[in-house]
Amino acid sequence: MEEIDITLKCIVVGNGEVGKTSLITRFVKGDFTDEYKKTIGTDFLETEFFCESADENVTLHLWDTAGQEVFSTMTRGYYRGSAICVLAFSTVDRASFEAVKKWMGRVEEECGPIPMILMQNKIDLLSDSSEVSLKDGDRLAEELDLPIVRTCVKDERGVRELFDTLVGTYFELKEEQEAAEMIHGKRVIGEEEKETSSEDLSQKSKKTKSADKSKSKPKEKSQEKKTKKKRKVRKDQSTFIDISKSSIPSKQDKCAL
Ligand SMILES: Nc1nc2c(ncn2[C@@H]2O[C@H](COP(=O)(O)OP(=O)(O)OP(=O)(O)O)[C@@H](O)[C@H]2O)c(=O)[nH]1
Ligand SMILES: [Mg+2]
Repeated sequence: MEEIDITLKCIVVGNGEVGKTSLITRFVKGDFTDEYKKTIGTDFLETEFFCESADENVTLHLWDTAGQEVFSTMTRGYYRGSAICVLAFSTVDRASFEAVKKWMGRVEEECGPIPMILMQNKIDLLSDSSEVSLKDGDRLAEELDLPIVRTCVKDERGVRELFDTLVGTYFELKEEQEAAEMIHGKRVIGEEEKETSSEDLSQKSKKTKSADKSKSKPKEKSQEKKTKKKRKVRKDQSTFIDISKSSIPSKQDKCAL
């Protein structure tokens, strides 16, 4: 079978000190440090990744952004062309949790409704009195209609799962969208059959309706639920940016807008 190399640009956003750099470094290099060195502007790492849930190999371009507000104007331009997004917050920082919607809005302004995932990091520090509880996380996930993964980047817990879920969602949505486009295409061709009598057409329409019903009924509910849980995938999201040439978003990057 022909191997199709898909590269996905993944943007990681969230307040300062929530663990964005730690996540990417842990995932790509397997390293972790307790030392905090704030990111200035943006950083970038690339890795090959086998997504088990989608059974697909992908190249991930992971864009690490500064969470400190002072860099926000500078980093927003780098969101463009992102196919997927991690919205990170920390279990021990209420403000980072409350800022999630703001980060989500910024990404959507630049990229549209791309697949996103909530990352509740520093779960090793969870206690009865921690600033963000598991329930808080669940409620936010419900409200934003997004999946959530709890991580402890420090101990490498949840890191692979996070990317597997996010990339898996990307492929599921892509498939759904392609299937929908195919159905739509067939309908258009059907409408152009000028020689068909009106009787034939009504028979056809009945058949289509009953076929649609028999096909979709048993799946209808779960399918509806599935779709609700996911966000749209844009057609051009499986494209890339050759960042080896420049760290500034390229024309190719912009064309995904
Ligand atoms: N206890 C604990 N500490 C963590 C975890 N993940 C990251 N940290 C620590 O949190 C601090 C901040 O991590 P960074 O990854 O630099 O945070 P950031 O989100 O990139 O911050 P900015 O670059 O300022 O936006 C560092 O001291 C890390 O060692 C975790 O899962 N548990
Ligand atoms: Mg950082």
